[in-house]
Amino acid sequence: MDNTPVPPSPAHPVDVVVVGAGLSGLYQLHRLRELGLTTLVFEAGEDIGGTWYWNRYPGARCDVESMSYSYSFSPELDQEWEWSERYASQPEILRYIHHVADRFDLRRDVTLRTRVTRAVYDEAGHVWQISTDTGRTVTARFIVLASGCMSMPKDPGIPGADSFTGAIFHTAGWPREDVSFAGKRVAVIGTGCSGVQAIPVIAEEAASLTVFQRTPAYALPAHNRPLRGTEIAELKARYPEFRQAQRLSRGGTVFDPPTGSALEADEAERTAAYEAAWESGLLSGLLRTYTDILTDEKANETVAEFVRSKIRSIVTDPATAELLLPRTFPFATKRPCLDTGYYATYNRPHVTLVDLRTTPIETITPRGIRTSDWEHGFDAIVFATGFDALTGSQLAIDIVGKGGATLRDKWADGPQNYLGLVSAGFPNLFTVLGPLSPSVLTNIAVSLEQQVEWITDCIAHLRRNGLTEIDAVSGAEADWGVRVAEIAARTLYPAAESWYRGANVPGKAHMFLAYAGGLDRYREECDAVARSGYTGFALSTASSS
Ligand code: N01
Repeated sequence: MDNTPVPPSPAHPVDVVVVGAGLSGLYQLHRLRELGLTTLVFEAGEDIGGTWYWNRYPGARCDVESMSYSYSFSPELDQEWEWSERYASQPEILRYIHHVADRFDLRRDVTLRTRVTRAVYDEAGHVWQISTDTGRTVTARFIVLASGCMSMPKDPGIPGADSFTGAIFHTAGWPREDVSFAGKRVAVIGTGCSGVQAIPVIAEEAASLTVFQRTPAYALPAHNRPLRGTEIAELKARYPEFRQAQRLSRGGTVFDPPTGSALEADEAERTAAYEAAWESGLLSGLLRTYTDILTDEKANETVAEFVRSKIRSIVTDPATAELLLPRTFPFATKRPCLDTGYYATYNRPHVTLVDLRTTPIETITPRGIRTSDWEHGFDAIVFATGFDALTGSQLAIDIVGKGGATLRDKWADGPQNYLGLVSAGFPNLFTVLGPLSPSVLTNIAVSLEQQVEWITDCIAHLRRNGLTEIDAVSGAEADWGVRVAEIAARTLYPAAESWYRGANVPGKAHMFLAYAGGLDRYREECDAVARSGYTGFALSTASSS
């Protein structure tokens, strides 16, 4: 199938350019089509799928239950798609995305293998001039950056990688062809969610596996399993109500909120609650037990110690168990990991843990990895070292707004925008799942729909009223930044040196990058702004229109 759309030219502009053909970009395309707008989606990858295209490392799997982590916009789609497992694997999610693209005929407006490199705003015409790495240029009234919140792999910054004579992989850019570790000596660097998911699966195949850990994670068991026909049927029967409850929920998943403090419960009661949460296999199970886990250090420590006790009970070698205990940040102030067999993997005789806090990596050598005390020989090295989260994919594009200002300069001390959607001085440019929105703190399948729908309604409003430009007002933007920071300050999130705060990327400004007030409150705020005629935004019409 030739999926290359007729090339638009400056003489034949499109209404909207969407950057990225992952879950957000594809839904944005679908919605804009319903408005009758010409929309072009540019996708850097060789195929659609976004996160689920790139992150095809062994063990990659969603940490939100599959029947919740899916689009809700089509009741027919909800009924016809059948998930096979409680937590869908990367291949199954990619199949789902392909199914959606085919079912809604989305591919014909997606241009693959094309990275948007530059976008310059034309202040007189209220349009963007967009350039790509294939030499295409397009003029569009609007841009939607659906380029992903975790899509720019972080440079691990370890010297010598070029000299390594074995194979090197990054979990976030895994090859499409099969990779075999059979008979190989494999290193994994990094123990965040990607490493935690990959390590047990790589250990199944590799001759030996050495894990290089700098900071231990809190990893919770997924208790993944095939979905039963009866539970699928039961949820499908009430999918409309379930979807509505998701939309109105705090984090995009449905549960009864806790009512009591962890510190008011006695130890037996608390332990029973934590045991039940551990057995629930839910990423947020422990957070749902009491109201103050994320706001009170002492309450948080009761959960942290519970997880540590689990690690001690699973890992048979006490010295290894001790190294795996997370102690340097409160529970859930970095995203916890959902795993299958992570801690038990360290009981296998061919798996070794290297503690980088006592023996840091000095360099990668032609034969392997040299730490301060030893040169370890490997056939393959896997970087599971994370992302330049939330801002990386946007700042990778050279975005030039009003007065020749660049987004990179404006965001040098941290991102600034209004409602997490539009940055003042960069009109008609919307972001989905970007900084200062609920994004990574929620089930993104629900968050992205909320933002895409808001953006679509906003564009429809502008067109209905003959308006050609929407920009954030600086004062409203500044207030939003203060509010996002204040909400984060009421939580324990700032206590961790996490990617939520930009702390994992050298030179990146440290500030809490997400709106922690809940998707429900965020939705209300966004809806109120729209209802009021877009308070906090300046709307105008180009004189040439
Ligand atoms: O990345 P991370 P990730 N030398 O940044 C270490 C989502 N996700 O790809 O903490 C040695 O969390 C680093 O150590 P430290 C999810 O939101 C979801 O694992 O900086 N080590 C850390 O251990 C998640 O939170 C799923 O001290 C180095 C690790 O690498 C987010 O993506 C699955 C290093 C990076 O962990 C990111 O997860 C996977 C160096 N130079 C991911 N540089 C789902 O289940 C970094 N590290 C949906």
